[in-house]
Amino acid sequence: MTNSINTVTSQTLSSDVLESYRSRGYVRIPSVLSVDEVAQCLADAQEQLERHEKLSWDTPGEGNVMDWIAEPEAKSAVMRRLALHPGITGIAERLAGRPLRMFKSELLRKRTTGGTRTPLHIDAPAFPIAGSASTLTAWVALVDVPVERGCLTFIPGSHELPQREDAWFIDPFDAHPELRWWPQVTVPLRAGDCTFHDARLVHSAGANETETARISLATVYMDAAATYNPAPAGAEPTYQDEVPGIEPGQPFDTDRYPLIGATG
Ligand SMILES: O=C(O)CCC(=O)C(=O)O
Repeated sequence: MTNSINTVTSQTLSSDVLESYRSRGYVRIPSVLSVDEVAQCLADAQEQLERHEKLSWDTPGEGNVMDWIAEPEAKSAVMRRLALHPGITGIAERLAGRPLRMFKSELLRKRTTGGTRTPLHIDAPAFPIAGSASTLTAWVALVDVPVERGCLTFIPGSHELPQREDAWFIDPFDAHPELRWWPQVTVPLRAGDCTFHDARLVHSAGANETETARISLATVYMDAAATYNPAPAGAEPTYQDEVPGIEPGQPFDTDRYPLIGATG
């Protein structure tokens, strides 16, 4: 089965979409995966979630935000193809306007019960990355994700606010109180749709209030020339600070961080 003829590709991405991504910090692209690709990726994702150790993000007193599998692309060929999917990575490079490489991929699951919302946050301060003018996440839905299944919500334009060093550890509303009054956009996705968001954009997601697990793959891409920048000694590290095999200040130039799209 094929996608509809209106499917957006890196070649057909319009200047309006590019402009919208740059000014709002996110964009929704429908049907980046065909129906067959969704079925194959979902089956593989469910198997991984069944078989492999999961990490868990919990909010004390509220419940489980999500479970996830780190490096799913190293665990199956299907997930590697999805993390490096030419349609998705081609669009990522157009949006970024520069060559990119993959930083990481995570297979996410929001449970059907006992779950809670994903708190407002920005991603960039959690990434040990320097020299990346454009770091962005492709969040690909592998099941339908309507509002009540916990789709993502973005605060358009918030990626242009000044970034604080401690931003990973504080509520974005405390960092920028005026943000409380900015519009938030909630973006439901059909299975096979994708959003791209800038790593500096404030975002959150709802709880899953349905009987179906919310399953998605979130892959982060960074400038091809970005360098490893761990938390300085004495600073509180984020959970993503460990980058084996690369010295601080060096590019992420190993097979673990492949070049993508046109450059890969
Ligand atoms: O999936 C979610 O609920 C949050 C994902 C997220 O924050 C991200 O991919 O940056």
